[in-house]
Amino acid sequence: MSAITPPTTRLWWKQPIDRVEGTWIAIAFVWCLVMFFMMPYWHIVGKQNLANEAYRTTPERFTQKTQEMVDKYKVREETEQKIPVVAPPAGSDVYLIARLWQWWPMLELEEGKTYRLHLASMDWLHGFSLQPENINIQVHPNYEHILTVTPTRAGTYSIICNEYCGINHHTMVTRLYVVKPK
Ligand SMILES: [Cu+2]
Repeated sequence: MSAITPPTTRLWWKQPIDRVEGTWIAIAFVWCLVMFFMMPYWHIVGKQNLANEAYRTTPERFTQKTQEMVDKYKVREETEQKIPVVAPPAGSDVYLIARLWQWWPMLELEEGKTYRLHLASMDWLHGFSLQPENINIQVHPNYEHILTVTPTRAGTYSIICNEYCGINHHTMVTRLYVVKPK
């Protein structure tokens, strides 16, 4: 029997399984189980997944909180669009708005300090992707995602939108500054 000479009996599934094939099926099945249980294992032991919180909000409420932070802690403006750069105090709540097609405002955080980063979208789905770190979070409208973050290395990071959100999706980029504590 081969591809050129088809099996004489078409009921191939009624034939006994070959030992080698059976062994491979058993190995594959055991491996599936290993990988299945690795998911909860890495969640707990490997700290692979972000432990984030999510609450309902509205664009108006979230904008108000973000605006309050900007009014208090703005240090300068950057880019042609005059995006405010805010340096909120260590340990505080920091807000970042995702909207078509912009992240607002720019954040300047201190190295080694912990912040609660709030993310929300003003319109539809965006994706928060921090480069070159490998952090990805979906940013939904009407939900406020909160992550506790402690930047460990000073530098200039990029935030890009990684959920296709329309014609100017590729321009939805900003910076995140991490500075040495003053
Ligand atoms: Cu986007």
